Amino acid sequence: MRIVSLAGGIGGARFLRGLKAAAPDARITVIGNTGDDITLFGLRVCPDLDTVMYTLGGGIDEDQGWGRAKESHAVKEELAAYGVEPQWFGLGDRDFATHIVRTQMLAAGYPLSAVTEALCDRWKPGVRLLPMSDERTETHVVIEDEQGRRAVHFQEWWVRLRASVPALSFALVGVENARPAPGVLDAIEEADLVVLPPSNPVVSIGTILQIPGIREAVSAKTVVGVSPIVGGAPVRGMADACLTAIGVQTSAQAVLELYGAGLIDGWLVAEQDTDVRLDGVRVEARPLIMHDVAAAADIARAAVALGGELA
Ligand code: GDP
Ligand code: FO1
Ligand code: CA
Ligand code: CA
Repeated sequence: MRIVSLAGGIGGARFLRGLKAAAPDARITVIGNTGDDITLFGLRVCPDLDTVMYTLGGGIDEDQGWGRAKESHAVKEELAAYGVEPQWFGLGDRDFATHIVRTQMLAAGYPLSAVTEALCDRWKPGVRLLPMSDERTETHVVIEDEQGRRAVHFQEWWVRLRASVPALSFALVGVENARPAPGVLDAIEEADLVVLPPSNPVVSIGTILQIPGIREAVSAKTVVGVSPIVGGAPVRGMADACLTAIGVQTSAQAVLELYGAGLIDGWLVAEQDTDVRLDGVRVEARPLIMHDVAAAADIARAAVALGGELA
């Protein structure tokens, strides 16, 4: 069986760990969000790709959900001693090595998809991890504060401002020149099932779907999604601030409507989210908290089973 999953960072990665356990014989291709990517200290950082790679490869900081386990921060401290900005983004020493390798390969002319494959040669995530695009695309956020109205990089809004300043809108800078990375459309076309994990519907899944051709390709398949919103709130993080910015309520119902029946065939909601319905979509209720790999596997098993019924 061939499964394609779109994925952001933590929610995507934890779901995928469950999917691997639930469908050990499946060939899984992951299309990762690169809208969060940022260049810092001359190095290209791809947080969501790295979160998936480290989580599935056994190198993630489990408590934090991003970055490397057993991390140290000597380089960050030395940069701060020089007064070099930004100091609000915490890159660890082990993680730095990943960004150095990536930046060196990009500078040598390799596309991000080839770089990601090379990094995965070490981590062996057990899935094929593809960036959504080889072209650089970055999510920027329009905000308004004492300094007036301006756009900042997504990471500045998310990490430095903790989404405390309301987002007025999001823009995926560079999307007009972006194409799906090699292998992305083929993988979707060949898939028996496309799953949307409980990733951020706006700045993870929504971003991937903006790459020309991806939404159309996904819509043509059997698609099962897992709600990232449980009981009217994100399970983790600040997805509510993203949904509010685009005028969508923070509910499993509103996220389903955002994706739409044109995209989604099956939708898994939490057991307390009763009454979620949309014509043309099969909705099922399940425990949706990924306490551990076993819980994530139960959710993934339900998604695959629902996909099988709808195919
Ligand atoms: P990010 O890129 O690191 O923000 O991660 P994703 O975009 O992949 O996922 C973020 C979303 O995952 C958030 O909106 C959370 O609500 C959701 N999430 C995290 N843990 C869980 C969980 O255990 N269950 C469900 N249903 N959603 C979760
Ligand atoms: N998130 C934070 O809240 N603070 C950080 O300092 C931070 C550093 C960081 C470094 C590498 C990486 O791959 C991820 C990192 N994250 C950090 C997480 C990440 O930037 C965001 O949570 C996501 O991009 C939002 O999806
Ligand atoms: Ca992300
Ligand atoms: Ca469909």
